[in-house]
Amino acid sequence: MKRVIVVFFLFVSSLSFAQEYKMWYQNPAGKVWEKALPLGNGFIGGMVYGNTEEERIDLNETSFWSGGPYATSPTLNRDSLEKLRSLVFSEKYKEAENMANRVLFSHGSHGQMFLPIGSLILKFPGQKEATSYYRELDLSKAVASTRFSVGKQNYEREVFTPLQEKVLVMKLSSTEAMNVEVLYRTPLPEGRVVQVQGNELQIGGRNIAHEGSEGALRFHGIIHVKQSGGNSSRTDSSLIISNAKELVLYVSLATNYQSYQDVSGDEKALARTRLTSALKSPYAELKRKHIEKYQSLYNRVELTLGSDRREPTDIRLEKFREGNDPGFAALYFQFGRYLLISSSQPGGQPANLQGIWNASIRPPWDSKYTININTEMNYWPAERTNLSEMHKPLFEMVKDLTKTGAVTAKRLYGAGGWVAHHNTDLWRLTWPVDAAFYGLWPSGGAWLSQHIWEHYQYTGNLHFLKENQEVLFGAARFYVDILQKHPKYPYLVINPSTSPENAPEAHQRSSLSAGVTMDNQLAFDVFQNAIWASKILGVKTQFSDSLKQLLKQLPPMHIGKHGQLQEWLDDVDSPQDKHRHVSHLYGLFPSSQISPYRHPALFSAARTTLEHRGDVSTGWSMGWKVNWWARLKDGDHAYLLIENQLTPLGKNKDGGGTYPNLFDAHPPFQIDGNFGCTAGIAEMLVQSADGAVEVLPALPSRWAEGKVKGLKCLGGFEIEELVWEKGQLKRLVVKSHLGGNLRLRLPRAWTKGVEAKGENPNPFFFVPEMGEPVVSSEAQIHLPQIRSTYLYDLKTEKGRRYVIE
Ligand code: FUC
Repeated sequence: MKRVIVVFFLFVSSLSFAQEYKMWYQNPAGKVWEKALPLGNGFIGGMVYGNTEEERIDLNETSFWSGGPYATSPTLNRDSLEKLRSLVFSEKYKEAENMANRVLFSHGSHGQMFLPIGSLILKFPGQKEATSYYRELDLSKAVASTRFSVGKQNYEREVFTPLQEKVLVMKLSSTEAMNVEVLYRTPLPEGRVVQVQGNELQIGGRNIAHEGSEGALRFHGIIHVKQSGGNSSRTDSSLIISNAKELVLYVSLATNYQSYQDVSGDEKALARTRLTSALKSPYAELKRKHIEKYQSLYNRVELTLGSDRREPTDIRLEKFREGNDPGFAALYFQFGRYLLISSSQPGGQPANLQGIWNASIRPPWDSKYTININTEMNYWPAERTNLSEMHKPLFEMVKDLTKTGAVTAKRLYGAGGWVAHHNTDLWRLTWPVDAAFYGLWPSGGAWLSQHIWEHYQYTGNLHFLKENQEVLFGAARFYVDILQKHPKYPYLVINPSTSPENAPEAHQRSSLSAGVTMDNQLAFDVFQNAIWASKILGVKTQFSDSLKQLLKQLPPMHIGKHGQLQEWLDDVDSPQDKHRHVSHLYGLFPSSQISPYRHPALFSAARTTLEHRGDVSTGWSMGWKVNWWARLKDGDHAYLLIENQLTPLGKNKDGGGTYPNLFDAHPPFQIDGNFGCTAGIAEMLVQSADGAVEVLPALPSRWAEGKVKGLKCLGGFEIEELVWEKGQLKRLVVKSHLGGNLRLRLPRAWTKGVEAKGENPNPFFFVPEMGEPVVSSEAQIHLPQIRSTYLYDLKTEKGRRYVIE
């Protein structure tokens, strides 16, 4: 009996219904970067280790990359292009790939690397034997703190990167006087302490040359120490503080990067300006303003998913698959939003493969922008989770790419418009890199251009659409110019191309192909968006008319002999293929071409494809799968993927997982998985697709109770409140920011609702006509069993809220 009572007590005490949005640990990160806690304000990134005797904060600056402005893109002569196309059309795929490698991939740079600045090191002699250790990252404030005791002395450190300033700030306090040495350590061959003067350590250096691109960037940093009490002295490379009661450290970093073409900035002056600005406010005010600005973004969305385990985050991660901790998914969701706020701020660079956090001078895949999935995935949470402003750095990059990509379009394809292939970087590279197998995919720009359209659809911002129209029209123009008549099928197709990074056995294991499904889906969206943009802006009518004609000649989707959605025009998919990229499901998510209500056969084929591919894979692939299962309206399967992803790395056979600091593991760390899963959780609760706002489309049984506020939908609708109990919709409040018809798809009848009829008249919800799929005579299609839903129309007025109970 006694034992039962003890067990019961433990269980009750570790579970709480008031959700806690803190990541916390009882041990320092030690030497493990993936245990350190990330901070950032879009300009400066910091990884805080929380070590007691030698504290370390790894630093990054958003524009500090290898190389310099690129001179030119390679050229491809017309004959070579035609030869490549004819090899692909005559099914000599391997030969085409070999040729492409010869003629296209011998040039220098395959993209530059995002570089580290180095580490701020604080040495505290004698602080080894710490007790009562605790460190946390408070996601509701964007502040990291560490507390511990040594003997009778208590220490406390607090670090944040103020969103209103471009620096990193750290406060150290203690019950008695502190001794500390402040140093800088860096893996950069040309990084060093430049000067130690007064209360400042000045650091600086150069970036590195890479693959033939000369290093053209310099950085400068100032570590400024404000000290209360005690003394200070200096060595050649460090500041030594003794007997201080309290310390505040400021780290300011800058480079000479101005734009992808211009490196004429003055990094020293800029680092000083940034520091001076931060020093104007006392610490408490700096912190207060930071929290205020941060919460104006973060607090827009609240998510509660039942109970929460009051245990350290690494332990919760270990135990997550045991169940009983639904709140952990809510923490992970808010961490995803936190990461986007921290790594992508207007004026800075977009979040790269590692966001804004990299400590290696040879980071995996250069920590650059892989635009055949990863960069787009980074931005899936932006509109949905009410962080629209965080999308801006991506738009700025895309604008640059229309310029560099116009040169590449001309030189490689003799085409107008603009193109980007599967990678880009700080210098806005657009040509194919790595090898033909990966790089010869001319649709990276087309995919990125969807983000412009998405932003418009969520915000209704006409001015933005006007400003960015060339992104859309240029992407369409490029496709118009490169479409080719397929000799075997009656369609216009893109050749040469690939279905990103996958290759069927029947095609000599070459990825090169013509008319791959993903390209067809992208071309469909690109043309359709250009047609709509032309109508909305009243421009380019003739061009738009020609797109309408071309649209009909694109290949429709094909359902193959295994009942699968075909990845290629030939029916060559293998049900055993477990490849992490499932590019042809772009049509299911992020695009909305495949709907259970309009195209049940395609919907069923998409499901079959996903079943073939299996669940566990690389981190980002699992993140994508959460979104797909949500779109397939299967909440329990989506939840299974969340469980797979939120598994400590090493425990999923042949797959990724999650590190103790909740960074996603491809492995190695790639931030896309964090963002993908964050968007997926939103998609499980609310979807705007297929002409309506669908509420609770994929609620898993594990989330029987919960509430969410602040998710955004197309047409400027905001879910101000969504509450469910025992798996049933209880209360829904929608705010209309733009007015217009709100078509709601609800999981239960709403007696006061007006039944929806015909197409949704709200233009933000227009669903394009798609061609019927071509179905293999061998295919067995099992039409999907999905639960009944109820469709209602509500005429809304701008600024008003509507309650459904
Ligand atoms: C793509 C993926 C890899 C990795 C890399 C950064 O090439 O196929 O899995 O995510 O990007």
